[in-house]
Amino acid sequence: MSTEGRGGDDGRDGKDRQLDGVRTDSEQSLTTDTGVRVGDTDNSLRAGARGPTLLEDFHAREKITHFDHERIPERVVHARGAGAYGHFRPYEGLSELTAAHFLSGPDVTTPVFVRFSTVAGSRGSADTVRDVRGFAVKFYTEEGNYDLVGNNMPVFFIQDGIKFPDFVHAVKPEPHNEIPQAQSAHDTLWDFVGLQPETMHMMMWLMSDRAIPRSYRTMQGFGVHTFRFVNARGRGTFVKFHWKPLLGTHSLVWDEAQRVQGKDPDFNRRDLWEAIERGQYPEWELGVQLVSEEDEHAFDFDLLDATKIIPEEQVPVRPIGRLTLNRNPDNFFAETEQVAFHTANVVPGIDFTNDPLLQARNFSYLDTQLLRLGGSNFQQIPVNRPLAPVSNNQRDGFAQHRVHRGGTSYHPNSLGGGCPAVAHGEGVYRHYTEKVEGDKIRVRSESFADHYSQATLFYNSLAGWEREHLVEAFRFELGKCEELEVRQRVVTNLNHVDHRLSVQVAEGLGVEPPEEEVTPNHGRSSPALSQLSTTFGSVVGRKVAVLVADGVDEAAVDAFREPLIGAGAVVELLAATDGAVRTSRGGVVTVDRAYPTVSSVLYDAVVVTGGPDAARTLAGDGLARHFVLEAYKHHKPVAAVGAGTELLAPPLPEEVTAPVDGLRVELGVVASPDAGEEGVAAFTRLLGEHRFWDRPTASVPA
Ligand code: HDD
Repeated sequence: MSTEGRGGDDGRDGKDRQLDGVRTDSEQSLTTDTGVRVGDTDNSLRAGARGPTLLEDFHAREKITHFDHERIPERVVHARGAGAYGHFRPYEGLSELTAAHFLSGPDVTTPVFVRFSTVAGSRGSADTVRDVRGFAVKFYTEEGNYDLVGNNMPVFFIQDGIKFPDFVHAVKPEPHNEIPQAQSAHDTLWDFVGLQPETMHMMMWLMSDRAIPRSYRTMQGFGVHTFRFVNARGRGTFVKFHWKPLLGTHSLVWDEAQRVQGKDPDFNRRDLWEAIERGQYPEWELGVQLVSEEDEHAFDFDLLDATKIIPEEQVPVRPIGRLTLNRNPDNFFAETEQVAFHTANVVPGIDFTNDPLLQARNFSYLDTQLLRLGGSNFQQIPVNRPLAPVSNNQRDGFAQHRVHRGGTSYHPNSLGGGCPAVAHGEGVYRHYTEKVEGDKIRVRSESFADHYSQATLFYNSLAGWEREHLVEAFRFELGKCEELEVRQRVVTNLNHVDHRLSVQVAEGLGVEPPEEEVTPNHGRSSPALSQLSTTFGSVVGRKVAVLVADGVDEAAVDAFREPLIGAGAVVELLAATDGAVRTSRGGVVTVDRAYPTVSSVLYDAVVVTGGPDAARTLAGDGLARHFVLEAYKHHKPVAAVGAGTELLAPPLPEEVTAPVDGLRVELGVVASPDAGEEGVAAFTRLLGEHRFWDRPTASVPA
C-alpha cells in the first residue's frame, strides 16, 4: 500500500510531493520544445530584412503552432471555476459504516483538490451571477481517487439524467444569439421550468440567497444524491453528504452581486486565492445523514429522488471530519482546468444507489473528459494522478506518458509472471450486493411524483427577509422573460407551493395572480434550511474599508485597524488617490487603494474616521458619500466616528443621522464622537453579524 498520502518530514503531503516531479520553473535559457537553445524569439527567419518568412524557421512555426493549440473545450457546464489543494481528516473511525480507509480514523490525513464553480456561464464569465455553485472534491486516498462531485444546494433540477441535456440547453445562453451570458433570467430556462414541475424545489433554492454566495469559503456543499456506505462485512447504509463552512453560510444581496460582476468579475475566485495566501485557510466540516437499509421506504419521498432532501430534523447530520484548503495551485490551466472529476471515481466502502440522476452522471463524466482532455490518458495528467499505485493492461492512446515495460498486456498471462494479477483481500473494491429485478420499462416511479411539498417546506423555513429576497428574485428573473405565457405558467405552478407566494410574484410581473389556493400549504418547516441557523460571529477574512483623506485622525484609524486585523479581518485604507494622506498631527499614513478603483460592493463594511478636514473632504466627494450610502443600502455594518459622522447624513434615515453625544449603535450603524474601545468592539460585533435586514433601505438612492 502506498504511503505517499501521508505527510513527509517537511510537513508537505503526498500529492504536493508527487507534483514536484512535474513542476517547472523558468530559470534556464530559452529553448525550443526539443531543448535547442534559442537566441532570438522576436524576429522570424526571413529572406532579406524586408523579405518573406521562411518555412524552415522551426522556432517560429513551433511557437505559433503551440499557441494555436492552447485552448481545449471548456466544460459544457461548470466552465468557470477556481480550485485549491488541502487535506481531509476524519474525527473518528467509521469502519462500522464503511470500509473506506480514508474514513478509518483521525490518524489518516488525505490530500484533496477542490474545485468550486458556477454552472451556466462560460470560462470567462463573472463569479457573482445567480447560479448554483459546484463543490467538487477529489480525495487522493491510499486506495485510489474518490470524487465527491456536489453542489452548494442539496437538490437538483431534474430527477433523471436523460433530462440533463434539455435542462442545460434551456439554461445556457439562447442558441440563436448566445444571449444572455451566465444568467438564468431568460425565456428558455423559465419555459422549461414551467413545463417541468420537478424543477420547482430547486428553483426555490436558486431564487434564494444561496445562489449568490459571499464567498466560496462561506457556502455549504452537498453530495445531493443518496449514496451508499458499505462496511467490510458488506452491510450497506444510505448516506447523504453535507459540507458545512466553519465561517457560516453567508450571501451577497442581489443588487450588490450584479454590481460586483462589473467591479470585480473574479470576486469569488480572488477571495479564495487571497484567503489561502494570507494563511486564513478555508475549512468545512463533513457531515453525513445515515439511513439504514431497512428504513429505505420510511419517508414520504423517495431516497433515490435527487429533487428531495432528508430534513435534518428527521435525520440529523453527524459531523465526521474536516476539510482544510491550504495551498493554491501553481498553474491554473495545468491544475484547475485539467482536473477531471467523475462521480464513478469511488473507493472501497462507497457505492452508488439507483438514483437515475446519479446513474446517468456515472456515464457522463468519463465521456466528457475524453473529449475535453483529448483522449483516454487524462488520469495521467498530474492533478488527476492518484497517489495509489496504478497497474493494469490499459495501453497506448494519445499522450501516453507511461513507458510500460515487458511483453505482456493481457490477462491472464504466464509470460509476464501473471502480472498484474487480480487483487485479493483488503482494499479490493467490492460492489454492494443488491437484489435487482423488474421489467425493462421507460417509466418514472410513482414515488417521484410529488414536486411541490418540499418546495413548500423550503419556503416555510425561510426568515422574513429571505422570503422577500425570494419574491424579488422570482420577479426579477420572470420579469426578464419576454413571453407572458412563460411568466404565467411559472406563477401558476408557484400556486402549488404557496398561494401567497404566487400572488406576490404575480403582482410584480403584471400577470394574473392565481385566484384560489389550489394546494393548501402543509405548514411544516425545517429550521436548518434558513441561513438564520448558520454560524455568525467570525470576522475572519471580512474586508473593511476605512475611508481617509488629508487631515485624517491617525489615532482613530489605528483604534479600528489594529483590533480588527487582530480578529482576522482585512482592513484597507481608501482615499481619493493612491499614495499617502497627511494626518491631523502632521504625519502620513499609506493608502492601500484609491477608492475610484474599487467600490463599496467589494467590502463587507465601511468605517469613516475623523479629523474635521478629512471628513469635510470626504463629505464633499460624491464617490465617498456614495460608498457609505451603498454599504448602508446593502445592509452592511457602517461606523463613523468624530467628524466622520458628517457622512451619516440624509438621505440615510434619522435613526442614524441624528447628532450623537455618546456611542450609538442603531440599525447596524455605529456612531460615536470618538474612536473609543467600546465603539470599535461594537463594530467588530456587527461585522460578525454580517448584515442588518431590519434596516429601511428602499428610499436610499444608491
Ligand atoms: Fe454535473 C460537471 C455537479 C448533474 C454532467 N457537475 C459538474 C461539476 C460539478 C457538477 C460540481 C464540475 C466539476 C469540476 O469542477 O470539474 N452535476 C453536479 C451535481 C449534479 C450534476 C451536484 C446533480 C446532483 N451533471 C449532472 C448530470 C449530468 C452531469 C445529471 C449528465 C447526465 N457535469 C456533467 C458533465 C460535467 C459536469 C457534463 C461538465 C464538465 C465535467 O463534467 O467534467 O459531465
